[in-house]
Amino acid sequence: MNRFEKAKKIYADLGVDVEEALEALKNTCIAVHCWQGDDVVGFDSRESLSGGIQTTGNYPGRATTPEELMADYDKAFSLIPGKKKLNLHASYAIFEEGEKVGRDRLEPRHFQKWVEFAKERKVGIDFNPTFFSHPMVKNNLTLSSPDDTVRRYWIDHGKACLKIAEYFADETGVPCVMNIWIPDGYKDVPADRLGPRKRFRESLDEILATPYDPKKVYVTLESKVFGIGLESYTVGSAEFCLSYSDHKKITPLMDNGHYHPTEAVSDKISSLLLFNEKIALHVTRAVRWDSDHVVILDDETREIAKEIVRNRALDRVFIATDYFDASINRIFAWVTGVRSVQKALLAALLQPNERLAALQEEGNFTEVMYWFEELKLAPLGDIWNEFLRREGLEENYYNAIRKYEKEVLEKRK
Ligand code: RNT
Ligand code: ZN
Repeated sequence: MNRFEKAKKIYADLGVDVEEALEALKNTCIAVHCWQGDDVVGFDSRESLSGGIQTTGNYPGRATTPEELMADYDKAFSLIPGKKKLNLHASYAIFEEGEKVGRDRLEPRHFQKWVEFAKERKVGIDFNPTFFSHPMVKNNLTLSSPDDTVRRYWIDHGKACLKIAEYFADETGVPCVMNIWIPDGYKDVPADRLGPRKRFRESLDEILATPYDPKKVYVTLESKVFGIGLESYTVGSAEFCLSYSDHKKITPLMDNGHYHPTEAVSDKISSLLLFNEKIALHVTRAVRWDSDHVVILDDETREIAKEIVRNRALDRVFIATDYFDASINRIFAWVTGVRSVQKALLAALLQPNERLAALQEEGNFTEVMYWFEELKLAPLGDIWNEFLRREGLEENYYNAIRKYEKEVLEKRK
């Protein structure tokens, strides 16, 4: 018996069907965020990153053109097993030489190259309007601005993006998740908390009045607790976004960097699943604040994965990664983060979840803890390596990335 077969036997003795777990993992799609490749700069305004989010580090080799970003995406995709999707921001529109188009006037054709790229790789595309890093963000406000011109600009951006999202779905044949996140907020104690939220609500209503097919485009709304320079008040708070999503029957999105430090998104998933057909996640790693560190196989990532798997919600949760580390090799960051999400999902799939739930129902908390601790040392790695092997991948992805760094990244100006 090789290591995989031995491991499979150990799991079988626990009542876990390894083949079923591998099959489920293979079919679980992860939307891979394009913005890890270029530190969230994009191609349109190339303004420095704003909106209360921050990349730190200046590791060499950042992608600065669509060609470079696509090549890096390809490298990362070639090292990530399983089903994937592109996740683009509107700021990654690709214009013709000399063309200049405002975000309020974006059209599907500005994303035609991305569609070709996705089709060639047989993957779907998710999309995000970009409400930051742009001169039309005034006083850190977009859709909640008291300035009609500013608000109009961003409402038109949202409307334009809905059309582009539908175009992605039509072209790729895969539904597009379009996520709305605005940075709007105040550094200091506001004099009016209601006004901005009322305007945000009205702006969203206007965007969503654009006709679109909800079977093709899933609109999600992402909440946040604070941003850098926006510490005291965030317009799109958790309560606002959950209430709005419920009211309009769109999909709530939770980013696990967007809550108070002792709150856990893993604990929120079951509640949202009870009241929503679909939910969406941005999987990230917050170190002391919403720092967007690369996802690793840590406790909270594992707990999030458990909540998706044991609630049989793999087909109800849109899973996307969202982090940006500029201090290490960016392709390594991409691959490591996505693989970590997949490892967490595999670990969850390899637990005797029904048995553990039954023990809890019986009130046998002693045995529940016994298994939780024992399962931590079960041979997950041998099953993971078999998953990689079946996907045509090696365990060691560091060498391939190092080679690409030497041959491609180090040659970039
Ligand atoms: C910001 C949000 C948002 C962004 C991306 C770039 O705090 O998490 O999702 O990270 O849209
Ligand atoms: Zn996010």
